[in-house]
Amino acid sequence: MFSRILIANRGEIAVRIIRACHDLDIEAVVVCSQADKDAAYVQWADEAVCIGPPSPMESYLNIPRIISAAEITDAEAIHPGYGFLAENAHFAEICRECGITFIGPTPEAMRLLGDKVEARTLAKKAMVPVVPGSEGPIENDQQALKLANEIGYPVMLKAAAGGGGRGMRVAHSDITLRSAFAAARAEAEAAFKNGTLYLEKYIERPRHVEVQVLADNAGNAVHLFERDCTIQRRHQKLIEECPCPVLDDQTRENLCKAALRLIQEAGYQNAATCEFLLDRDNSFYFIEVNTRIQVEHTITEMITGQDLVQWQIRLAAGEALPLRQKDIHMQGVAIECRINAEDPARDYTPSPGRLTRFMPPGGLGVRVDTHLTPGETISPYYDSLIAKLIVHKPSRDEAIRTMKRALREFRIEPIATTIPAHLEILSHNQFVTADVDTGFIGRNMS
Ligand code: MV4
Repeated sequence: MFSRILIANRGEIAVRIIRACHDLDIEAVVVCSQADKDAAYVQWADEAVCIGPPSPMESYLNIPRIISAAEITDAEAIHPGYGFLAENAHFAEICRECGITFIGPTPEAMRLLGDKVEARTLAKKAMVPVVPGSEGPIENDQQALKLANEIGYPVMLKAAAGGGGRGMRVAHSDITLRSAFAAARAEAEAAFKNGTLYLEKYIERPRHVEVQVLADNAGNAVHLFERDCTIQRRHQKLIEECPCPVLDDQTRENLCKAALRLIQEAGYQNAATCEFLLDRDNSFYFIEVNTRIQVEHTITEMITGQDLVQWQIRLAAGEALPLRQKDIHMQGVAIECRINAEDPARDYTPSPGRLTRFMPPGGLGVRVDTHLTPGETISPYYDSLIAKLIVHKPSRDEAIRTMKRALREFRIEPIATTIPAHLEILSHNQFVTADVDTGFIGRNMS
């Protein structure tokens, strides 16, 4: 096992990783920017290295500075958290060349799964259902038109290097598809320096369901069930819950086993999330794999009792998975609300500033993951996540009720937060009856 780990991240996920390190008796080193060097959470680390100015390009995304920090502090491994360098295969490769363990999959697996066309091919090979669509990349608009007429409109063009909602276009006819092709290609070229596109049948009003998987270096893998992340706004998740409230046991088993097959076909090691669209007839289609620990991993931890960040570290250190699938069970219902420094009344514009009051809620089954304390300032340089509020209760009704109570208890002043939006969603009849799809926020929260 490692003696020291460097955390190449900030904020709540840096805190989450520090805690996992200390629970394993490992020392935690954090890198921080000049904007974060006086932040309270940095004091929880055993050591901190200020690596540069607030701008992510000069600090949390700067590979030479992060590698130097690891070498100076004798860290044997780097945990990238989420965002920043977490899914950068080049960074994982540099770590390997420098003799530092990247806590995550191999650069090869990251590259394979980062290419959504390759991931689709892999899924088919593993007998995992994918959305009807192109075999490989779509070379030109003529090929797109031909395929669209075979599978039927609407269709969606996606960037092979995309993911998370960037570089996608829906088309409902030959005319719109021709212009969508040119627009999507230009956007993909500009955003990812890779204009490769593929095409899928457009699934209308799906739910977003994802499966958590853990895999060791010896070919053992287990799933830790699914999360329902349907409540999103412009591809930013707002509320996640576990388990998916509309899945029957048989569909759940089929879905989770499909995710496992995919991860094993990829020869994957460490934690992964397989994302699926769930259609209204409960058929599911693989869309992409995330090779990082995700923001919403906490709800899986609550219902399974497994510490996912500890597992990432143990697996990266070469331990074999001692868990057997039959030993992993779900208990109760967990819901997470992402509390962001954004004003839902003003189209979710960021609301950075100094916190004069910060009083998180508590009680049985209430977990708050945050890096903030009263008097601290939320910087405009980084994402606006202030806290993750997680509730774990025996039933969904109780989880919703306690979540509302906890949201009302939370005191955050003077900045605007997403708390009022969460309260509105949790009181909405269609949320309460689990009758939602990925367009819920767009239709109901104006
Ligand atoms: C789709 C889709 C409908 N049909 N693919 C958006 C993020 C990216 N991971 C995939 N996304 C979608 N892919 C097909 N073939 C609808 C979406 C989508 C979506 C997916 C999950 C959660 C929220 C979403 C919001 C809009 C569109």
